[in-house]
Amino acid sequence: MLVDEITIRIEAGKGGDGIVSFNKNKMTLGPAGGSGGLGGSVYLIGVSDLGALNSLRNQKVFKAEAGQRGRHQLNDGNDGEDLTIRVPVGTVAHNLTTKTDHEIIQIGERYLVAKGGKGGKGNFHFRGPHHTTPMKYQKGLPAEIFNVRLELKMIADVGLIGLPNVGKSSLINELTRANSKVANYPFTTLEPHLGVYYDLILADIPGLIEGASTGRGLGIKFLRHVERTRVLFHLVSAESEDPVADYKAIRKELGTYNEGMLDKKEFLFLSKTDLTNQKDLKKKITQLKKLNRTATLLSIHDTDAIGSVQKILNAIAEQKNVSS
Ligand SMILES: Nc1nc2c(ncn2[C@@H]2O[C@H](COP(=O)(O)OP(=O)(O)OP(=O)(O)O)[C@@H](O)[C@H]2O)c(=O)[nH]1
Ligand SMILES: [Mg+2]
Repeated sequence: MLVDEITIRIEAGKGGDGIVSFNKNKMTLGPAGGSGGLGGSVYLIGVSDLGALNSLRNQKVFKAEAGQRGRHQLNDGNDGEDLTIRVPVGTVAHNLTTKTDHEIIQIGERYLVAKGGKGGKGNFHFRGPHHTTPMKYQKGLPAEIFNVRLELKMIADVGLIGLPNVGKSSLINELTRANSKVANYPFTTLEPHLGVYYDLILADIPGLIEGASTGRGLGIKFLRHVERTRVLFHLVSAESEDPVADYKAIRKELGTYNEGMLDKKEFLFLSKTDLTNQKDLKKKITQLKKLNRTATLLSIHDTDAIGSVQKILNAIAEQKNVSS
């Protein structure tokens, strides 16, 4: 199962304490207590592995190392090690303590979440003309500690949407090495699946039904995985009695979820065309034309049809490369 949301506690390391100590060398008596080391900080780093949040699942607290105590002879304590947590690109870190959000967009992007505490000063720092034997030192400073909700909003390029059983998973499997479960019943897909088609990431999401926005079927929360794709592939099955109604039902749910979904570039596919006869197919194409939409015919058993989908994807990939 793909973990796409997790709340963890992030604790940077506290600073090391300064110490009180005096030089043991008789010629150079005086304070020589070192300062504490800096506490380690906690960073997030963006990685391409979309399952990266899975490995955080069994741990609740993520701690960086504390700074070490100051030492004798003016030696400062060692700094604590930083901790770097791997998160998939497209993860938003919601800091529940400070109520601020940050999104990790680039692979390799390093983001400071919680800063380590400064080391306390040793007694060497409290010396003065009248303080030749200062007994004062400073404790290490506390570190930042936050509760953080990590939420993965995948940045796929193309989202596959439609009613259940229209062939979304079959298509992603045909085009990519995704291994999305396919079966002849509704709601086969329970979790979003990604597939990589050259430079593009395709997202297969569970089927939507009328009323999904009010919780029917599997609901619409999965739409967040295609919320930021630039393109939608909308599949309507040629097996359907009323493809226009199917189309409208999905559009309605999209709009209810987020108006912006309706402005995305959408390609319409009439899928499973091999399951109907020519006459019926023509009728359905004409019906869809009334929506001012031209449907691309699709059957996973027709190499030419798959070729047309690939052409569309190639054009999308070219566009992407031009604009990025
Ligand atoms: N004949 C034919 N069958 C297809 C085609 N595409 C998909 N199917 C079949 O239709 C059924 C449903 O396919 P899926 O790919 O699981 O459909 P889905 O849209 O992902 O369904 P959900 O995950 O439930 O939303 C399976 O039995 C597929 O083998 C097609 O082009 N032609
Ligand atoms: Mg499916």
